[in-house]
Amino acid sequence: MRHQANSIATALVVFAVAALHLASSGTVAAQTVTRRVSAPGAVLYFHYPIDGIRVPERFTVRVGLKEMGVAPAGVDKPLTGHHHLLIDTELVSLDQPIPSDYNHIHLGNGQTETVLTLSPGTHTLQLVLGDHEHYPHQPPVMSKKITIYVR
Ligand SMILES: [Cu+2]
Repeated sequence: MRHQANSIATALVVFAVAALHLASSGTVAAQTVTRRVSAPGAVLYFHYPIDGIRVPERFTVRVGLKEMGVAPAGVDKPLTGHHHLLIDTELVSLDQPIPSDYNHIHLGNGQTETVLTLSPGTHTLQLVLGDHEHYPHQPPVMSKKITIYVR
């Protein structure tokens, strides 16, 4: 009986912790994130590839940026950011850090080019500048979304 009471108490604690976690993450989501400002006239674009071209399975993406600078992730310097390459996806939220997965590549060391290997077929690519904490700037600095054909 005593053992059972302990189990119930443990279950209640687990529930309470889960509820607290939900409450705290809810609070974080409700907070207004202070996004870093972008420079007026900032332009982010693909030097290579350009929209509509055919590329081999392995190719180098070269990024162009005007009116702003590049800094590695973690470095909070005004009017800078690091590049993010979105592959076959688009950004779902401007108020969250840019995700990090196969579809969201962070050039976190401040690179302006990277080598990609994609499967044959049609793919889309888009660039987004992110701040030291991977948040898009305000207003966001994004390239056009381009379509390429991998052969
Ligand atoms: Cu990033």
